[in-house]
Amino acid sequence: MKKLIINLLSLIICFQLSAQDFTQAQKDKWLEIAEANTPSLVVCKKKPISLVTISEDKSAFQGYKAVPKPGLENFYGNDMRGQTETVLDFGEHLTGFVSFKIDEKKHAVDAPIRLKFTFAETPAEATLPFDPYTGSLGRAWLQDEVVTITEVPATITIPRRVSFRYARIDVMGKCPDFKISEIHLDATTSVKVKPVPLAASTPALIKDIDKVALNTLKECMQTVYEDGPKRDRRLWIGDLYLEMLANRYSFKNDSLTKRCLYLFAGLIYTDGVVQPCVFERPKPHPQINHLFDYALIYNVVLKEYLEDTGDIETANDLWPVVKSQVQFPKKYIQENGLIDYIQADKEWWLFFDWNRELDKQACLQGCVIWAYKNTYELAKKLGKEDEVAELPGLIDKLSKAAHKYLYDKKQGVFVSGDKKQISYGSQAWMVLSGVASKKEGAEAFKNIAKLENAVYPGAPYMYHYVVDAMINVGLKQEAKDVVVSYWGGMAKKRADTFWEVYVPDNDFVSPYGAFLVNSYCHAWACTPTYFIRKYPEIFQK
Ligand code: RAM
Repeated sequence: MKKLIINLLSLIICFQLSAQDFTQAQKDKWLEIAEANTPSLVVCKKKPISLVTISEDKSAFQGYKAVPKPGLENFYGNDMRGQTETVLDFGEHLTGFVSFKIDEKKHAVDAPIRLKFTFAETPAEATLPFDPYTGSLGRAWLQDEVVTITEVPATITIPRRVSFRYARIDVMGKCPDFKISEIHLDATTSVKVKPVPLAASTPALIKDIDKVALNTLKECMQTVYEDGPKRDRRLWIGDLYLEMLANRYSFKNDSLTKRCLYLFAGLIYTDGVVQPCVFERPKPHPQINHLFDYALIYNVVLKEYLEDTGDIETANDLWPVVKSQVQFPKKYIQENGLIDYIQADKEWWLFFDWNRELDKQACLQGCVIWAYKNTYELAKKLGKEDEVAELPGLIDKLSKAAHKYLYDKKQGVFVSGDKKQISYGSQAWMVLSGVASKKEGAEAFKNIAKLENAVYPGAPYMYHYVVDAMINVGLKQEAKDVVVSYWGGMAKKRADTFWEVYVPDNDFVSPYGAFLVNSYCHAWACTPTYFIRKYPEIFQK
């Protein structure tokens, strides 16, 4: 207890010493700019294209597939009494508001009608029971809605925004005869442009991966870059970073990136740390949950945004936020140049990946160096090097220590933690930080591929950094192989949009103890489109 109090006190003192003061007036101004950059949504009316049966198939993703069946025309006129498990296929992943029209069939309706709708991103979600629910997140993320209709005819819009490809309808219990005469979705996205087509010679699977990636991004681009339109429906810094990279090479909505940067700035915590995620409604507010790596990534997003747009005014305006993020890691830098990751882990959420086996020491060390380097580059572009004059020295100290203590020369890989764990994440972050020379990095990836106990990424988020690092050290074919096997693996399993978590040999993995609550359209999985379009010489041939 005493130790905890001391830790808390030292944390508070450290933040007070280092935190930049942000006045409420300043934050309000930033929120106003965020508000002024809110995109309009494009609304498109979408109708189901087919009825489907969800049938068991061991070879299909999560054991279920959707098989089209005839009869959509009759569906609209059918007596719906007693009908269960009617599944409508909208043909693509969509996000928006569902409306339907109910009419009498033969007789005047003399009693209420109860309908249960289930909106599913995957076939399994459309057939497996949601209860008993064992997940650690709220049960209500699962998209089932019961609607009771007391007056007929009626046109009803389900109030909740939903995200799905399949809509299942179950008529609940005894009721009068009636028919559903229309059902549609007002689909929304803030995407307004069509990206340029890939070279005609691009391999079919790459084209397919690009298409699914673009769909994923399009669905997540609403009035912010959401992480997932089904769940969590909010703006996270890690997701923002990957979405803005992909957006740059596809939909080119720079003002959405600007809006998101300003939202985080306007909602910065009193200790000067940007919060990992924010909600837009009912009014912009952060989720207070200090996340080490995400706070640092904010700086990199601003640097990338400036490079992309040349919007120097925004970069200057938000510079104090960047400067403030430089501060908090310093407290953990030890004499020997290694970050005290154990202490950091006690005081912060260190994320990096959903694979809980991952030892995060090397990732953390690498991420701090990488963010510091990016921050310094940004400072140079703004002529503000003198305001972060300590960064080159810190980068040097951290990099030398990382190389000295985390590089295992004999095995030719980077290790992490007391147990000297060898993971793809560690190799990626040691490369991206520049701790590994190009030669060491390339060898590390080749060597880890031969190891049996290597720790693999647990989600597309970490796979992104692995691919990025491989390209960085010239392993072009290997990078392409990862995109083809990992994202291509999802595409082959008929993903309409890429998933929040995907472990090739286990379709049921979930960070939340219930795979149905996973998000199957998740922003951080959209980056193949970034790689494919940024490096046509690797991917488009
Ligand atoms: C989950 C979401 C989100 C991610 C955070 C760390 O809640 O999947 O995308 O950024 O975790």
